Amino acid sequence: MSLSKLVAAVFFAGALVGAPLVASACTPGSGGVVLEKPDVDWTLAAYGLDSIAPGAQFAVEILLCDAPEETEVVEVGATMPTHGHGMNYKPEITRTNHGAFVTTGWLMHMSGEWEIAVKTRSGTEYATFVHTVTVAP
Ligand SMILES: [Cu+2]
Repeated sequence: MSLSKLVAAVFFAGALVGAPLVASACTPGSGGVVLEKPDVDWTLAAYGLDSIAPGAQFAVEILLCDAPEETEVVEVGATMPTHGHGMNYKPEITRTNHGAFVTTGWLMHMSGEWEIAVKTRSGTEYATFVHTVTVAP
């Protein structure tokens, strides 16, 4: 299930019973990658990282979980630490809902190990979540 459909389903269920909007999408095992940082209260769930092909554009849906309302994704990107370079493209960030963001225009031009970084901000507090993916040839 895509995150959009999951959010829609959870929203519908939430509207019926008054449950939190996207709580289940933040749970490990829901199909996304859940990232935590010990120094901030919120976690992050990322969808769309499971089948990245070299040279093909893709989108990553990001949910900020248990985050204060004003928390936002301010910057995303990816680098290949062993090669010392990043992507040749800068993804665009669009907020779609409270704590939900779609980032488009990702493109990894090489196979190998990439480090994905998502920088978030809540007021004056910043937290960068990092996740390593391996892009198969
Ligand atoms: Cu490289």
